[in-house]
Amino acid sequence: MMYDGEDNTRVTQGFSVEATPYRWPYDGEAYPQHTALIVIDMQHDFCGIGGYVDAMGYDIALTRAAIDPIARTLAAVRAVPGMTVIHTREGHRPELADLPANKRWRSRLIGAGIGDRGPCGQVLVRGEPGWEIIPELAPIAGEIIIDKPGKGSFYATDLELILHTRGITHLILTGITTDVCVHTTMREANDRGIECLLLTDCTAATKESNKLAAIEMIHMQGGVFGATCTSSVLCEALRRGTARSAA
Ligand code: C5J
Repeated sequence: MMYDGEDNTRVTQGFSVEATPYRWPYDGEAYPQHTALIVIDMQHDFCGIGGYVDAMGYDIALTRAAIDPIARTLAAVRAVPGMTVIHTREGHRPELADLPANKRWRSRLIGAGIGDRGPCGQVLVRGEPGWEIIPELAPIAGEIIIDKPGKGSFYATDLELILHTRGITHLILTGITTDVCVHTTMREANDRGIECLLLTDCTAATKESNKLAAIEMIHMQGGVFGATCTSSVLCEALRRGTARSAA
């Protein structure tokens, strides 16, 4: 059991999980009020028909595979008092003033020009239908939304300030794609001393071998960016922690 330093109120029990390559977290227990679940870029453009990933010719069944496990994880986390939920959206300003020329050029090379008009509006542009978070994983009141122009969730956003202000030291990562925005965010967080856990069934890539390689990279060097486990392991640990707190 832990008591909040400010007003001595009783807060939820800590939890830990059997993960790879070490039992997470490194410091024994994660406390819900110091832990956030981050759901990265579950937008129509990355997993919907006619969106950016679809237009590039990748199989959206791969990226959609993460939806149900994330929905179950969100439900478990929302039942834990004090835990923060953060959603991110990759996207650019409508006039494209924040879109690097090389990013646009490369996306046009593969037939899905960022900022160009497609079946879901301007590709990866804020406010367009393709940019919206899919309804299955829509944020609810009180959850934080971070709009990011890049792959990492820390670059040109106020995520670091929000984590600092809330005293969040532990981050549980989900979302798409494993090898791009999720990995970049995990690396950025890890460099800031945040203890990271990636849920392997709650993430997906546009190529299965890239997902597996990205997970393997995390496991190197004693957990060079943190650790990984499945969502069922985490959800069970959260349920046990919440039940112990209620007892
Ligand atoms: C990509 C992302 N893959 N959300 N974005 O361009 O991973």
